[in-house]
Amino acid sequence: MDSLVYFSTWTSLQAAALRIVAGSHIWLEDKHLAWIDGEVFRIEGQNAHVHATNGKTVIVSISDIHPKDTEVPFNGIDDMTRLSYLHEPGVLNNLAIRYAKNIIYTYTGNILIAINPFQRLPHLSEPHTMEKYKGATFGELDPHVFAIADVSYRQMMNEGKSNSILVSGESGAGKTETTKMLMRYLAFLGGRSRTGGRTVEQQVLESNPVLEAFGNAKTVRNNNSSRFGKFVEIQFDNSGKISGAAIRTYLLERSRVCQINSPERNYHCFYFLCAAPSEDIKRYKLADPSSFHYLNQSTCIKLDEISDAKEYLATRSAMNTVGISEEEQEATFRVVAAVLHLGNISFVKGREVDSSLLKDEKARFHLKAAAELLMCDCGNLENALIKRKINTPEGVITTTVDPNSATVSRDGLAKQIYSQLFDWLVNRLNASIGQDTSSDRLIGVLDIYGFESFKTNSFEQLCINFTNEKLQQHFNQNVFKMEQEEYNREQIDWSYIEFVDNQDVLDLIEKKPGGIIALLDEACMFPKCTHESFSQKLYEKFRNSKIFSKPKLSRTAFTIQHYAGEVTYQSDHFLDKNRDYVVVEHQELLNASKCSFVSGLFPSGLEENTKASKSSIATRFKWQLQELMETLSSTEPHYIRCIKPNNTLKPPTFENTNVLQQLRCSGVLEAIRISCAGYPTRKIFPDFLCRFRILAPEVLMERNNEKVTCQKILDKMGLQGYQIGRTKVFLRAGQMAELDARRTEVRNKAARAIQSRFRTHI
Ligand code: AOV
Ligand code: MG
Repeated sequence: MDSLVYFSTWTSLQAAALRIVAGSHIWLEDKHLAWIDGEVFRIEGQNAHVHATNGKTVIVSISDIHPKDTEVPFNGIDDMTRLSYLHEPGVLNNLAIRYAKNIIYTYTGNILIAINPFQRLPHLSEPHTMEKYKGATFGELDPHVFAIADVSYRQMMNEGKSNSILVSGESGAGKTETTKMLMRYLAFLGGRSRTGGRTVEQQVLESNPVLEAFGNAKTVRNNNSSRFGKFVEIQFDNSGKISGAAIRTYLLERSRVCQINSPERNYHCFYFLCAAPSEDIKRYKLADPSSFHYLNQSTCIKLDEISDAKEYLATRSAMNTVGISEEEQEATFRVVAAVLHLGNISFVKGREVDSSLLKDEKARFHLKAAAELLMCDCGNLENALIKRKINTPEGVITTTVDPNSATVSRDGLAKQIYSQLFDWLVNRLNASIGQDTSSDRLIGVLDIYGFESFKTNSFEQLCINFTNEKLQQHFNQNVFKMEQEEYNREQIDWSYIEFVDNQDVLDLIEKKPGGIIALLDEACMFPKCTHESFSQKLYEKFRNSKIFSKPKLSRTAFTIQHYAGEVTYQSDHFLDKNRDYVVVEHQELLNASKCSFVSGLFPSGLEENTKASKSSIATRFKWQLQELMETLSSTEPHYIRCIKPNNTLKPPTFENTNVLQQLRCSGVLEAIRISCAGYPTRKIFPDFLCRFRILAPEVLMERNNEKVTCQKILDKMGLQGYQIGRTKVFLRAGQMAELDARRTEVRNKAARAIQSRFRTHI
């Protein structure tokens, strides 16, 4: 996953034609910082002797260095496509200069790059900032998420076309905060003046804290990590006012309900509830969070910056605003409490083989508490956990299970209850906010997990990276289209641009039949199939694939060559994680609950439904993605790429290598590569003249228009292959360096002339 190698394939184009002279300012590779700058003081054949800014003198091959722009303004350049040298060190340096000055937003054409400031920057989100961006021409003001939202809104209103804003980035990069700013700005534009009661836009905004309470958790990467993907479609009426909203969520991480590692936490709502006012605590039979197994597996219980007690009240208040009734809130938290009690029901071996009993009185207490809260029969709950019904040709027989299986069954039940509760909340939010089905003016905001590559990658990472492959394809096609549009606008030829398609990776994963998901579903249908036999099947099937491989020493792992790099997946839990069936005993138990809320979470027929459609988690996810892509392709897309500048989660540090990796995964480098394939340098005529008139002062005397003057300077320099558009000069790779080298020579010559004149005077 070496980003430098990746870049060299296309920057070699530039290097081949590069002219470097003594006095040239350049970038050279550095093991620690990725790139450092320096000045060439001698050229010897193909090598340059450089004084680097780290104090060292180095000799490097000219083909390994990049020219440095010495005229970057104090605050950097707000659109990367206007960099004189569009290459990796140039991009990185520009972002670093800006970040050091708390300028966190930068464009790359129409894409907004947002670097997490890890501190509140009030000037960026104050109401008067929103006022400023309202209706402003894109590009006139500093880059900002509000500018992206404003363009989307205006396009929607003026052209009647739906828009979407796709926010991506790795965990902790700032997607959710960015999404909230977008939603706040859209609510500002499309809000109604308040006439008492709740407004739709308030409900839309307040849906965020509700979803975060139940779907976010502290992880090692982010103290408020969203453990689900989210697409919010905001609907507007003809006058541009918000008239409804639809929230779709993707793949809530279920395993977190039962299993967490230090120093992470479970979902926020569990801790909020344990810090509720005492009457609630009593009603839900709660105690300190550290007394619950689902919470005390981690040493982290409390977060410094969050008051769980306050958040409990804030969540309740947000639930009020979105229109979740008092009774529904009561039931919701009752179910959350029941999940905690479930986790404390532990088992020991029973007298008979493969049987189990409740471990002790404490376990019995929690069993009773869970049953009471779920309003189901205590004995039936116990049986649902320690017994199993099996269909045989002779009829249904009941067997007992060992403590291990009883624990698995308990955790399965807890996960199922929690995910049903989360789905219920999302449906409830949608029903409460209301849908404007007649609206054809929509703005969709996507806040979804970025590309993931950890030490150990499992089923979740495959789904997440599959999502990113899909979005990448959509992104590339659009960047390509935007590039073509720019060339059309400037009326220049563009026939030769190519881009790398990732259809082969998508086929590998989703093709039916024969793709990884299809093979996984097949494996899940055969009880005898193991992760080993599943992996063997993959190895056989994709033996000749260029993008799939088997790691040498493993019998169960497989590697996929994704657009953002290689990822090795461990298939150990793939089968379990993909199976999504409700255990009949659990379904019957909860369907019979005296609480209509609980029985509603487990409607009868749930089990048959899932069986009938044979839907697995991966297949359902694939369908959801397909639907998302269909929605997105009917909209005008805008992209925001969030970047995490360091892993300390604190403001000042900007880690070059880390940022580069993210720029690559987010497709920003690919977008730049597409630009570079044609004309990596674009300069508007006045800027070009300002920089290069020194090369042909006589041409300026002719008083032609700017376009002709630019043309004459380029002709005088003997350059070929460049194009002159309506407002810009488009230079081929290496041509900017050539012009700069000539400029350095002219200046050196002038300096020498002045020096010799000075000497003759003394
Ligand atoms: P994520 O959504 O991209 O991660 P968040 O939006 O939750 O990341 O951001 C992580 C943290 O960074 C926030 O809790 C803030 O402390 C800080 N932060 C992010 N953006 C800003 C901003 N614009 N201004 C100030 N602070 C910010 V994840 O959901 O884990 O993939 O799942
Ligand atoms: Mg998030």
